Amino acid sequence: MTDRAYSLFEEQQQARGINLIEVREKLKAFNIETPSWGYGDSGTRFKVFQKVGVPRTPFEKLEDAAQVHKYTGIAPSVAIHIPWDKVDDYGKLRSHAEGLGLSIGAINPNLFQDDDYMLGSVTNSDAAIRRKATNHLLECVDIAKATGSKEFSLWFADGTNYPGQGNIRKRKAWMQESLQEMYNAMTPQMRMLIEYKCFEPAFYHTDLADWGMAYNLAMKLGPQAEVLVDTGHHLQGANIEHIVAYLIDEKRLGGFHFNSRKYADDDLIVGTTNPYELFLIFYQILNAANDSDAAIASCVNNIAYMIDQSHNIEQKIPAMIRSVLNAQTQYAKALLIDHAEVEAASERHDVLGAEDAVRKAFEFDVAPLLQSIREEQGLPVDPMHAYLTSSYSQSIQHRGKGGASW
Ligand code: PSV
Ligand code: MN
Repeated sequence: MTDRAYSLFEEQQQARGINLIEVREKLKAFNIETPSWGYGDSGTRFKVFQKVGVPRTPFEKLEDAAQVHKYTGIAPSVAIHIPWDKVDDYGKLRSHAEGLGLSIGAINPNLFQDDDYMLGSVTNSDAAIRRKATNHLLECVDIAKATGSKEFSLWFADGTNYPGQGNIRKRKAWMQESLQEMYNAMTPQMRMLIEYKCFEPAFYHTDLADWGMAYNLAMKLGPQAEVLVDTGHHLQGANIEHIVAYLIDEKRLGGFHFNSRKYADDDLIVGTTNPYELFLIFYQILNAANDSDAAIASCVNNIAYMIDQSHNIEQKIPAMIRSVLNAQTQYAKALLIDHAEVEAASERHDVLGAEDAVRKAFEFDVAPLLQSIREEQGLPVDPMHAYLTSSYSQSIQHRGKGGASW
């Protein structure tokens, strides 16, 4: 069945001049990191619903993440959040991950849950609190050395709720001072990915509110500092793909936190409300991938694709599988864009022709392509079905309720 569907797909794409060998290679190289916190209980400020079978330790979170990788084949690394994933022996956590066929990915410091940080962490006007926050960042560099991680995803809840509450310019300087200290402690292989967010939990001003502020800070810190785009962190209507193209062109796009949103930082399953936006983000990335400037192509090759979502009502492992698959689907569709066709239409000022050349790639059914690649790689053609019909969810029931939560 899949053979026939794939042959038709192949004919269709060959007629358009799409190089399917290249498309298949790129798809096989596509990986996406899942977040340890996506496997634990999470919720809203109204309620955290506790689920049976939720991992109780960072080790169990890795075991659940290994299921996502087992069935999809494209989620081989797991981001951790400290102290949510604090353990006595990070070497042991690393070996546990490796034994499961995984690696530990980005380290996410947590500077938003300690009482001391209520009025700011690295931007607090109290020097002792700033010291404590910076020490935590340095601790994360040591953890990265022990886990073999190369990236840090830095997000700060720092901000104020009222005018006059804090001195915005002093806070800006304190933020830079702290991050510079962390930057100086990194090894040459490490990268600092700076995340911005327009609001929440602060509602008047946020110290790193948009990509421009994150970019400016990265430029001041040095070449190992880049910007992380979390798709849920913009004001309504923001053109994220434009931000992506701009940052790639400046060689400072470090990575993504993918998730879906309808209103704010909703942290929903990737690609559920915004598949076309995701496709257009990949369009910009692939458009830059063949740039004659090697530094731009290298920026594209080093993008850290990560998921950052919270599962409030969903079953966590299937929700993560769905996210991983949705990202892969949109990437596959974007690989079918004929960039020369878009360019030619754009150059002859054919507005509708250019739009059509982009959109039509989105309209192809890539299921036969993905199924054929999974078959070739010995993966289940339908990863979700394979997981749901496995006995894994039964096997973790004994964990009971009240597992890890944020
Ligand atoms: C903040 O909203 C954020 O996007 C940061 O990446 C945090 O580390 C993560 O969510 C926590 O869920
Ligand atoms: Mn994030």
